Amino acid sequence: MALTDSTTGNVIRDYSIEQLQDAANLMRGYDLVALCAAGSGHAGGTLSIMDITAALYLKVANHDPKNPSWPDRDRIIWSTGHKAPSLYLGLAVAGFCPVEDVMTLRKLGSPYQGHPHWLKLPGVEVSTGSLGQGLSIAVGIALAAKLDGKRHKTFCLMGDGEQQEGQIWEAAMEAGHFHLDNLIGIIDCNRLQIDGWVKDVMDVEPLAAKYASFGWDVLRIDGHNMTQVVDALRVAKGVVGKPVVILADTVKGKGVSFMQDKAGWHGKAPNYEELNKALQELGLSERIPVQQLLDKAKRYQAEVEHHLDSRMPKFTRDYWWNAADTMKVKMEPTRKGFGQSLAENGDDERVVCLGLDISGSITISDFYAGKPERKKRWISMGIAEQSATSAAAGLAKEGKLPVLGTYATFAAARNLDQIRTSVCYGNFNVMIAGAHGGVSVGPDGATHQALEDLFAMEGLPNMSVVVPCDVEETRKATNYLLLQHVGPKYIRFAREATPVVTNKETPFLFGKANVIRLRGEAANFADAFETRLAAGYDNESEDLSIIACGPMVPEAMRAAYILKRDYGYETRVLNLHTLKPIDAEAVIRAAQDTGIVITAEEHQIGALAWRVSAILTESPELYGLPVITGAIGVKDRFGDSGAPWELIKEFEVSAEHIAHKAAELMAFKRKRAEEKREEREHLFYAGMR
Ligand SMILES: Cc1ncc(C[n+]2csc(CCOP(=O)(O)OP(=O)(O)O)c2C)c(N)n1
Repeated sequence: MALTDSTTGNVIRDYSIEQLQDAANLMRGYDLVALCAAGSGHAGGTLSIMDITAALYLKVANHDPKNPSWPDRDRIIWSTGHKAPSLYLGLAVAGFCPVEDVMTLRKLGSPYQGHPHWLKLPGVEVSTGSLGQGLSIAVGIALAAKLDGKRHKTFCLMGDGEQQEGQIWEAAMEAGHFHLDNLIGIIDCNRLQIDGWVKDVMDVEPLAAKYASFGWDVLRIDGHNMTQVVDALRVAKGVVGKPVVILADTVKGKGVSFMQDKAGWHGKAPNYEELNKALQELGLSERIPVQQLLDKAKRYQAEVEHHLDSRMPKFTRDYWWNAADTMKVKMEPTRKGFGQSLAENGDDERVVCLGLDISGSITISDFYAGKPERKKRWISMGIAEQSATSAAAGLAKEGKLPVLGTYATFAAARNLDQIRTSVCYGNFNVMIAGAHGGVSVGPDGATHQALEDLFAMEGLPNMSVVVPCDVEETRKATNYLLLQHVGPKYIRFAREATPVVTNKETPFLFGKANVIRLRGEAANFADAFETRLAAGYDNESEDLSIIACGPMVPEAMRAAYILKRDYGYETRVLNLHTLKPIDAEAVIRAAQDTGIVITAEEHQIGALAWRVSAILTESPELYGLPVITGAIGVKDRFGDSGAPWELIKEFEVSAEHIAHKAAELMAFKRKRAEEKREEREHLFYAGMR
């Protein structure tokens, strides 16, 4: 069977091998247009898996596009979540959704998220993006089918780099143990991952022998030979008594000469020229209405912008970054400061950096860039966050200064128990970098936006937590944490270019907050502010305080500017770069001196807000003192795909949102002061009578 009408059991359409080849080619073209329209995405892997996608969605899997939840359908699990566009095109060409709609890929609110989300798009079976989890989900689905006496199959698509995740092997063991002959794994063996060749990053071969030893049947095929792909899928469906894995040898970037076998095209989208060149090579220039599709994406984008604009708090003028001729700011990704520090300090023979296959992007590779003598202290661990964390504890035990980092979601959540037990309980000197923190990660979407990492890291005894505000502060914080601080430490930084608001002279003292005060307007935003250590700052009886960490510090500074210009309010901004240990004295003084405390964090509300609240509620200095509080941050929801600065607006973590909240609290403070004054007057006159 194949594409089926679930009401009659009739096959809707049966593709010939030639038609499948043609469909796969066309899907490659649409894939590249969607990536070009999105301006980001994963070209290499979506192209390598497209023949398998076409065979599975258009011929081998039993499913009904008109009835995506048909109970007897075959289930297809995309463990390799970053190849979402191939999945979307498989669904679209099969008739689950219009092909044109896929052009809204990676845009805010689109069902075509950067990584698949089953709650947004019928036909998507589960939400993925954190590698290595899909096979376990597939095991669960296959077990459920066995329990229910159902005959459908569960397919699970994986990458070869993904095989480095330990969870894969737990699932492989389970599938073998339970003789899950309704489970079929398919591995897109394109031999590349992000940091380079799989065999160099962390060799996974011999995959066939590994799966066989876990009790699987193994088929090895040319993943671009459509006859072999279809035959293997059909054979796999007929195997009895064992799960089956199909090892499909493929080429990353297949079909486009300048993308083929190039690691650099892993997480990259073609620009317009590259798109046209690629379509020409695929013989699709005349067949795909490129302009029409790009226009569709543009129209959707215009709607997104209109929606966001209508929801933003409004002030007397547009205060957005670099919107006016004054207060100009330079932007640089905070992550670069991390790499700069590793490059500067890496000669210390104790420093050892662990690679988790995302090295260039988080800048940890700067440790060895241009310094071959350090290469022996660069240890590539593959996509294996859990083992790497415990290995780091082992290195620290022997006197090394281990540093590991990846997306904060995978650096602080996936490996949480390893951090808790191996690192923190043992109190080892391990530095963990949670890169790409917050919604500003952008189009990759919810699975890649760490919005909960700080809860866990702050909650761990012995752990220190630093969230620097810009590239320079990230450099200083890394310098300190790497060589001076002893113990478990977590540094969190962002992916996107964010305003640079500190310089070499700006004080940075671990555990001590800075006070930042607006002193007027200046050509350069950063020059308009004065920064001092909070301990050395004299009270100026400001109207309110904003306590922020990370890239929310520049937002808080801009909010202070809006509040001064539009309302005449004076604001004390507190840069609380060290969340743990927290500078309680600075928080208490801000509350005492101003009576209003607003926290601002690019995280679920609480990592900063609740720690500050704990101080406000527990400190004897504040007993009986009224403190009006507000909290800016993400409000108990998962992230979304979208452009970084769009997400800052959508998730209400911009200066405008801080200023809006501040104005509301100031109105309350003034009203209450007025009521108090009237009450006092009333009492005074009552006393006179
Ligand atoms: C748990 C986890 N760690 C890291 C990543 C970041 N990441 C996305 S794709 C990728 C490489 C995947 O390699 P492979 O499975 O071979 O896929 P392909 O090269 O075919 O795209 C990595 C490390 C992730 N998505 N999930």
